[in-house]
Amino acid sequence: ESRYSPASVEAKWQQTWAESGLDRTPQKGDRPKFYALSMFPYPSGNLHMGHVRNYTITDAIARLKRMQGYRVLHPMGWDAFGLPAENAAIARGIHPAKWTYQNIAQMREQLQKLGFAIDWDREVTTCSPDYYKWTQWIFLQFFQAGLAYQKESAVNWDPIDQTVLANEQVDNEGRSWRSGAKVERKLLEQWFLKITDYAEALLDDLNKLSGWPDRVKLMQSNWIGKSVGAYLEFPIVGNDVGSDEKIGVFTTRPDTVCGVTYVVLAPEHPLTFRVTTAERKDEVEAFVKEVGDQSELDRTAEDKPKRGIPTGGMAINPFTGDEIPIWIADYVLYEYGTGAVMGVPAHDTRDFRFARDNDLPIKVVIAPEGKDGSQPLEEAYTEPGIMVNSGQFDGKTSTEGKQAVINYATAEGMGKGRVQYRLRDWLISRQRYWGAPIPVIHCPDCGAVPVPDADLPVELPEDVEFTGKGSPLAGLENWVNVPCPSCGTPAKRETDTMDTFIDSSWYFLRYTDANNDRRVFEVAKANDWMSVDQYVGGIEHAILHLLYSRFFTKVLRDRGLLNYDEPFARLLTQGMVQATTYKNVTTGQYFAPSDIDPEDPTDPETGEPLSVFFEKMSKSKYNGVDPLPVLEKYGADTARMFILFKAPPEKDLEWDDADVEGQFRFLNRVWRLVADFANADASPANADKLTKDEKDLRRAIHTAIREVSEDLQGDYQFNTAISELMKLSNALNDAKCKASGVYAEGVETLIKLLAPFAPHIAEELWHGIGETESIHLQTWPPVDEKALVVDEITLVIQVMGKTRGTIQVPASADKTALEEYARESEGAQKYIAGKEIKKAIVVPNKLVNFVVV
Ligand code: ANZ
Ligand code: ZN
Repeated sequence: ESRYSPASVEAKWQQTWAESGLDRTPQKGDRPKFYALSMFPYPSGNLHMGHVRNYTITDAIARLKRMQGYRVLHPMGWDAFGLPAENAAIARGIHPAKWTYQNIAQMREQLQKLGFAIDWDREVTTCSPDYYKWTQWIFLQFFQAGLAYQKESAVNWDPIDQTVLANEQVDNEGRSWRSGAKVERKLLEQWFLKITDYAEALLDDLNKLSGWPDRVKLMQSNWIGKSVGAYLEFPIVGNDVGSDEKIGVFTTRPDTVCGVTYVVLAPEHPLTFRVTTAERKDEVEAFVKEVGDQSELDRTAEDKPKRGIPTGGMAINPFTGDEIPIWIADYVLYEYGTGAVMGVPAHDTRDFRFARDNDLPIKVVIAPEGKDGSQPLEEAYTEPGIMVNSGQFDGKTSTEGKQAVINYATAEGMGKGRVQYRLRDWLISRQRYWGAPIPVIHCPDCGAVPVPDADLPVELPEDVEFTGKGSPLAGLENWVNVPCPSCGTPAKRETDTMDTFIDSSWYFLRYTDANNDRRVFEVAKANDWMSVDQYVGGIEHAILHLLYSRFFTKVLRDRGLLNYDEPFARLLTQGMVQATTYKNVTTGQYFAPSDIDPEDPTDPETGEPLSVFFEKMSKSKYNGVDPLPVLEKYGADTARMFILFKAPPEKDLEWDDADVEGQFRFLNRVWRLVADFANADASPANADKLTKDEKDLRRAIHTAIREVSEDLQGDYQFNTAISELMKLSNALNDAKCKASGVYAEGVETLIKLLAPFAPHIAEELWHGIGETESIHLQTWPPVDEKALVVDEITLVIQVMGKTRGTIQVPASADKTALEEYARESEGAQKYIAGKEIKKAIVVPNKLVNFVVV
């Protein structure tokens, strides 16, 4: 074969590898393990460039580690439950299972074309009963541990279709995607997982994750949102409320308590109507209803005015004895803290604005060092300072004061120190079909009874109508009505299915023992492979997926199923794949590149100039590049090389056809180089006595090994590694010792170093030079330090700035010695004969220049 033809090379090796089981995960043995994992895809039907990048990165790592002597687990699967399948069912009458499995088949084929070293024997599909059986089993583990419970909670309710909507199905105006009805909030009994029990551990253990990007750890820590402060109680005055009734608040600033001039309840707070006076009742009712229709985002948005009204009720500030009004306001969230806050306008920006808008008193109780707090405030003073106007606490710093107020409140029984997390329990109920049914039966006598293990999985009934109205499962009388597993009384199945984030919170554990039909996984196998040594995926999963997976891992550890409490030792969040977009910035409209002259981009309708950007590939911006045509034109190896070469993995990558072409040309050069070598016959080099050319080439070879190995150590700088390969290929091209054994060593090394990136061509070339075992089973070449040593250098001889020859000198020669060597050289002698040397300019390692008269 003389020409590089990726199509035939790739198809051939993909088939050979599959037949020989090359990528099957090795059994436990003495080699160290390496678990390389990509975030598994949702089977939408087509691979996009983001997938290709993600899996190429993981694959290069997996292949490298295999050559470096690890036994590697590199699996793949499908995050296959979820709304799109159900929408397809509603829109096109195709069953979600059928739609999903078709998509999986298509995408698996596409993945196989990319030549990933995936162990397909361990493929998992979350919508398959042999997977969700164990999802249900794990749910019951949570249930038994008291970590799954039911609570009434608000859902998006479509009053026309009589169905619950996911947030994605509600548009910006709060209308149903399907019926267009104004979505209401409705209270339903729903299942929650008690992730808040693990808030502290999830936060603390971020410290263990030294292999994670700081940015992701910060996002997780903000999401968990730990606040240290106090719980304080404000007694309510009179009304029809019992005299011992109090409003509890959470505050991070107990040192400001003497500056509390009002308290505010969330409108939904159970005390709202009990503190409201008769005169205020109508207005309060109207306000509560209005706020109920707003989203949380609207309620807390920084730029929105905070709206509130007085209830007419009064409370007492127990630290000052003052009577203060009780208000309700939209910015107080019922779900956070106690759902009530103490208003300190002098020291909180939001309270300051609220007090000014509503004529509430502002009382300064914290003064900057050296001030007494008597100056009127232009804005809230939010820094720490010295307590003033605070009775017995006057003179204390904020830090001391916080503790003193907590101590006092504790002693007087009106509060205590408290740590508050923003993290809330995880609402997992979905009133949908295409998810794992929650394995619970509701019995009128026994309550919520777990489905016995022997009856798992609770399978999804297949014969279901998808109308988009009502929950498909709830309407199935035959399926819903069952005897109670505990007492036999007629009972009803839970009809909610689980949030699909549950499926993906443990799939990495299933891969360690994917075909086990007796257990969720064998503990020993999970312990052998966990934790994941390198996880690769998108930043969009920086919070929920990773947090939930960490939570599941910790719970399973506590249930004795694992020795590990963190699932992912190292995390790489790959950057986006971007491409050129053409946008009219005045109208906001995007145009397809095919309609635009890149030399002179103008709006075809208005003639206005268009702006050119690089943006994430998307259909709506007409800048998507479909991977398949690229594979067809250039082959998987070129696509992989381009992706790895174009940008470091964590940075955004700009698609560029010319650079794709460039990688194709590089592979062609390597192809020819090896072909020429295979046709020539090399004589073995004399290892003891290498020529200068041979020494130089060996240095280039081992420099490449060292550089590539270092670039791939930990940070995976594939781009610079590939540059080193190009240098090596150039050095081989230019080598003058092509008949030498050193050249053979160079060719072999180049193929080995190329193998993780461009696995097919590497395999073909490897066999082309007469090898019979797979390149991917070869050992990563070690660096020969001796080869790196430079023992001679080439010294340039100049006379009056003109080069008169070169000589080889020992690399260790100092300046005086260099001058000496130079003077005696043939080239110099010829031109300085009979002249006087005025000066010798010595540039170490490079040249000597003689100035003569
Ligand atoms: C009085 C105070 C004075 C506050 C002051 C702050 C500064 P983080 O850090 O987010 O935990 N707060 C408490 N519960 C709330 C709720 N349900 N809805 C809205 N706001 C709430 O914030 C804690 C602070 O947020 C608490 O401390 C409380 O205001 C407010 F100079 O109490 B602070
Ligand atoms: Zn029962």
